[in-house]
Amino acid sequence: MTSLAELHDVARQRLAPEHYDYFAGGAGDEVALADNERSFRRLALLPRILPGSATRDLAVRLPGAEASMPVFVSPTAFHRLAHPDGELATARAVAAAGTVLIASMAATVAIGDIAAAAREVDPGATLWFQLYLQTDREVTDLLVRRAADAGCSALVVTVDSPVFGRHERDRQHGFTDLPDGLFAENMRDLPGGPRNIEMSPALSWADLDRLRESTSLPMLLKGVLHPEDAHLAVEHGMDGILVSNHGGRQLDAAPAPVDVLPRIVEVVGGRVPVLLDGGVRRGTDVAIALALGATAVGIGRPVLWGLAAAGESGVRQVLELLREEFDDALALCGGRRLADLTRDLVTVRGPEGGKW
Ligand code: HOC
Repeated sequence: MTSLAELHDVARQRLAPEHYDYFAGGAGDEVALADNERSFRRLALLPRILPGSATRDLAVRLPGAEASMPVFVSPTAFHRLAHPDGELATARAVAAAGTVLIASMAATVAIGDIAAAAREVDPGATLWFQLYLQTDREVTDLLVRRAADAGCSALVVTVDSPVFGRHERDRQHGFTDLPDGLFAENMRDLPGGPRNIEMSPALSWADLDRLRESTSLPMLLKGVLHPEDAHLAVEHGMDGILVSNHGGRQLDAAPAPVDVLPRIVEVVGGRVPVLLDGGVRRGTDVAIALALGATAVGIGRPVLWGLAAAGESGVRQVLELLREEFDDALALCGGRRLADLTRDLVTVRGPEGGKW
């Protein structure tokens, strides 16, 4: 495979249409979904020359993690729809790549088993746990304990889903439930029996404060797009911000994360790392996001395409392709270190070559 797009094509052929569309689709008219990728294409990198070094350092420090490159795996649900090994394969591949997996609360393998699979490959593998805050505090606390017991080194609290996005592709397929034998395992054996992930507009900053006080785990807030919310997140004790529109699956009128990134970076002012996901498909996208101030970027769907195409090996290919492409992009920009990717390198495409 020579690109993530090729793996996507293979995955599209392999997956059942309703499962492909569940993963590929977005909300409403899929404007946000399309814009996530398109926004990167509107930007250009203005390379520097003659860097004077033949080697480059891609490693990055993140909350509770050292990653071998500034690319991590964002949470996506139900990996066993893509491949029978599901999140176990994903975890092994991400551990082999030396980067961070944010395990989805809606995983089809329990967090303890995901962690064990990652640690078979690398005892020091880093996992973060995605948490949808639940109005039932006991459930939230139990999930946090399980994440901590599994050795997760941070929580990624997803707050962009007060209601579930309107996925019209799923409605057209009548795809409302997992097939027999598959479960959202983290939600299956809760006291009182299996339950769905609750999405509730009743949740507020006060619930986040309570969660913050309940654990010493580093905590990142995922789904931040408004600069004022980024500021509030820092004020409420978050250790990082993940700028994300949930892969275009929630508010269809939401902006592309890369378009709001510069303002959020400005407001956060270096107090905590700012991460981004949404639309990253090339190493040059990684370079653009870092130049605009992101500390690292997440990928979601490409991992599912790799998984569907070739299981663990497919996910490894996705991560290694992105690593190589990003390393090339850094070299072609005249950079040696991540810090060499600075905002002056990013322009808007076109004859004006406008700076951000
Ligand atoms: C039924 C609960 O993030 C998505 C996922 C949602 C996971 C919760 C599913 O489809 O965007």
